[in-house]
Amino acid sequence: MSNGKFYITTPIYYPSDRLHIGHAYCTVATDAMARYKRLCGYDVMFLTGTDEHGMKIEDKAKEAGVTPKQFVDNIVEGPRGVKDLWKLMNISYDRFIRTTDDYHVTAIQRVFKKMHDNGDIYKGTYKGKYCKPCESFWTESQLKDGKCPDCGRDVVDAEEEAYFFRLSKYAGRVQDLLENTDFLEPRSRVNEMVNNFIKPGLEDLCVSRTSFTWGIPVDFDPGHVVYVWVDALFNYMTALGLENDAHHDLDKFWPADVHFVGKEIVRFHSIIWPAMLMSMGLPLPKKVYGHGWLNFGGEKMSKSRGNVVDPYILAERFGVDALRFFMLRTFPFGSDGNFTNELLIQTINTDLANDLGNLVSRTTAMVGKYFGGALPAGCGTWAEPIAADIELKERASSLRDRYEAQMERFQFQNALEEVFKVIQRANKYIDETAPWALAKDMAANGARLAHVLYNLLETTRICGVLLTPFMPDSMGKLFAQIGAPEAIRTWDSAAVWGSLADTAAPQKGENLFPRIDMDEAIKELDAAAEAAKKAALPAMELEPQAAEYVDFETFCKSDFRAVKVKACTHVKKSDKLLCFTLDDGTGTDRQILSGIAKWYEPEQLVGKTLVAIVNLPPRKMMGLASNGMLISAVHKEHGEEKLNLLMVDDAIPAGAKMC
Ligand code: ME8
Repeated sequence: MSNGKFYITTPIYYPSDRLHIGHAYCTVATDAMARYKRLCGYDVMFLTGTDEHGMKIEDKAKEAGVTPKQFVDNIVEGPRGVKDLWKLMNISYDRFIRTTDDYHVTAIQRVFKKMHDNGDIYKGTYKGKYCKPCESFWTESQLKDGKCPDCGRDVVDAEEEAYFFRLSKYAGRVQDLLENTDFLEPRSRVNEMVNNFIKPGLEDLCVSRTSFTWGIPVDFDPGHVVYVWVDALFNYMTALGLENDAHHDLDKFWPADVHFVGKEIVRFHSIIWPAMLMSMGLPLPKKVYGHGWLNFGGEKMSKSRGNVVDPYILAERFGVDALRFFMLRTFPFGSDGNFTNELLIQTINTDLANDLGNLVSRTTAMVGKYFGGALPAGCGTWAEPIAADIELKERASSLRDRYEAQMERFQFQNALEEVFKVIQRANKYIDETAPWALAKDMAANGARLAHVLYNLLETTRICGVLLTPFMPDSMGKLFAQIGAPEAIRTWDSAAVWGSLADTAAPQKGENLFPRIDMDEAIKELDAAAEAAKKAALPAMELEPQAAEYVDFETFCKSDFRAVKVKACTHVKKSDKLLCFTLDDGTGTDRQILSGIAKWYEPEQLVGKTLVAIVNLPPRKMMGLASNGMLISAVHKEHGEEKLNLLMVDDAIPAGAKMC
């Protein structure tokens, strides 16, 4: 039976780079919410997708030497792409929109035309700065020190014909929406929007461009493409069938119950989006929730800052559920949080391994040990419960209400805190009731012991139901271990103490959340991150060849000779330098210092014939004279410098000239 419908969305992601754990944060939160609503009996539509147009993508594709469509196809559908990542993270989206989908393109053209026809989109002139060599328009604020941010050259004042949306016309209605309804949450974001953007005066918005082509063409005015945010925001409705026949769910699911978005795009969702919907005469979404960022080292995780954390590495090492849980348990959804590997491991060890994992493994082990795997009939009730029995039962059966109150406000951290308070209470109950002491006299205390274990299993079941939206796979395993069939993994049963059969037959299984050795894991993660970084670098890199000619006479002045290594030692107090004593054919030993200790041990080199340039002026290094330079071949492999001394056939006599 359905409780009604629930439509929830994530932002649609820019496939300009691989996604990182910061992107996964919003999607995991949306997934937990969607699963929670399904658990409650709602008919859920969970939409996600990719926002594939715009100059940035056009430029990236050019750099990669492919078409923009080929470029985005690879990042969206290709190996370790957006769809792969959502599969890995167990994201249960119902629909995935790509803004390059044909139905979306046509729908956006129709939407644009409608706003044009109703007078809210008009043609004007976009005034800005122009970089001629780059053929790029910039606004004043985009310039870097007054110059083109791309090439650093001077810009000129310029004008481009463009369409504008009458955003200013809707300023009053939008302000009213923000201030007098709960459209935008957390409420702290309302002041920011009103004070920073609406009160200073909302200007009309430029909604078409002519200086690049990778966008949806304005069909009634060739040369113009639709501004990427207009294209992107309407995805929430075209994916349901607005102005297209590919889908037919608009009546059922619109208006959306909530758009989850990161705080930096709240402006687009809480000002521009409602204004355009007002213009179209369409109902507004019920809510926009602006979540905080996952920071790394105090800064927003982002590819351009180079501080991204790879979700694949973390999921492979710790498991997807632990990672999902960590993100929502550790940081309040509305605020920023600082991601560290240490915090992740600490959360897994404390909550999952110690509290939840121990509760399950101790309880199921005791049922096995004391009752051969199945509790005796009738153990679900106890005539004279002690205070601890009553408290545990009361806390567990009322947990669903407390959890629901938090989930309805998107307070995932608090909802999980409620569940973990009950889990901690259950662990304390084990200490208070001391089952191992009861087990010493099974004849006298067996029935009491069975009741204690039943209480623990039932508490675990209720917590398991409520944790399912966060850790779906692990909770499936947990239910199997405590012997809870499908019928009692439901929302209704989470509020009904005693749903578990008193003859439940738990099976102690694999450890759901193994404890993690912090030092070892950190080392492994560092190594994996380093390996991933290297793998992303070109396999082999060569120094670019010299761009300038050197005249032949100058070249001929360089005196290259075969030199034989008589002795080689490390230079004291230097990590880099080796000191060579060389036979250069003159009869007098030549000393050369060379910074190659990273690649060679001195004893490897004695007896070898190398090549040196011998007419460089003498130099002093670490107090020692160096008369010339040994020649080596250098290149990079996966970002690491490689060096090989040039060695020649032993048959070549010391002193032979190279020419
Ligand atoms: O903004 N922590 O796409 P996007 C938390 N295409 N969230 C983060 C984050 C971090 N470190 N880094 C990114 C866009 N995000 C538009 C959306 S919707 C009509 C169009 C979040 O790929 C970011 O806040 O740059 C945003 O909500 C989402 O990832 C997509 O970012």
